Amino acid sequence: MAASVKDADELRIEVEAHIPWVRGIVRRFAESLGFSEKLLTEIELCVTELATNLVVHGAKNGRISFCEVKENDLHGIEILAQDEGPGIRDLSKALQGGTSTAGSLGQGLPSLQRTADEFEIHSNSQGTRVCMRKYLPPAETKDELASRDLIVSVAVRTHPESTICGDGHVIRHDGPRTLLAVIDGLGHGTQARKAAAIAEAYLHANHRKPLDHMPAELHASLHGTRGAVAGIARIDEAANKLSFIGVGNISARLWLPEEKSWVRLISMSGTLGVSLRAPRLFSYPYNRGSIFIIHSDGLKERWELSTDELSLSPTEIARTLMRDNWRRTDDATVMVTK
Ligand SMILES: [Mn+2]
Repeated sequence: MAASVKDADELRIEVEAHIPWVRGIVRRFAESLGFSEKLLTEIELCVTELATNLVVHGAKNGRISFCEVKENDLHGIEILAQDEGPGIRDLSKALQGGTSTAGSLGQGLPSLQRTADEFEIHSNSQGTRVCMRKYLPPAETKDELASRDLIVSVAVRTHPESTICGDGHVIRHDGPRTLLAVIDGLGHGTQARKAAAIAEAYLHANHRKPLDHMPAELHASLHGTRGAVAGIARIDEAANKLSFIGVGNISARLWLPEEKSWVRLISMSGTLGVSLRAPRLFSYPYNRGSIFIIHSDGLKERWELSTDELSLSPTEIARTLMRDNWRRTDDATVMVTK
């Protein structure tokens, strides 16, 4: 992460009294950037979490700094927490949360990751570095908001012998833009879910990033897991555009209302976390009447929809596709956007 405009000094965080102190300083800075009360509260919670981790676990040379960022038409605050040890022992477990990490270093990381617009963490015995960003909402007019009229519907089936679904999905609205993803953790069951959960968390924490940055970063996040495949799309209703990037066996199709035909969106071969070749970003027109369908390989690829079925609601289309095409030998997810 680069392109800082206005840097602040590093604030040493050593004792409990430093927590409200640093929170107040970061809040005032964020306030000067124009953050609303709701977002200021979220930023305060993040700073509290970061500072508390440094104090409670006696981190060596713990410190917090922050700065203003302006990048890719986005404007916001970057907050950096650093120390020189002892490091987080099981980072992927800490990022998944749950009781196993309660009281240990890295507590609260899942909520930080959810709250951030961008989130990066590196940790080893030499120290931990957490960098997060929070952006001001895009300046949007009422017209732009009113123009968001797509509806997303998801149908999911779990492998018949499993109680936990190894597929995942993400829907994230951001003004006139919507990020959509379907993820398939390799195999099924707990290990597949673990990989899918890491990919979901990454996408939520980085939903505003350019799509072509995502595969390499997902690949790094999923290292050490069983791996996952994913199709990721961003629909920009204001620009009438759909962008897509895919890795591995996820199928995606876009119905072009004027041509009255489907275009199949191309995924590159590979498995995130295991092997990745540089994927390509594709862009398509997205208009009123477009239908975007993305699904995991738990669904047969050669489905068809009749003209009548195309006119159904996204929920009914998802249901129809699942009913007629689920393989029953794998988890299945189908996401329909209209
Ligand atoms: Mn599968």
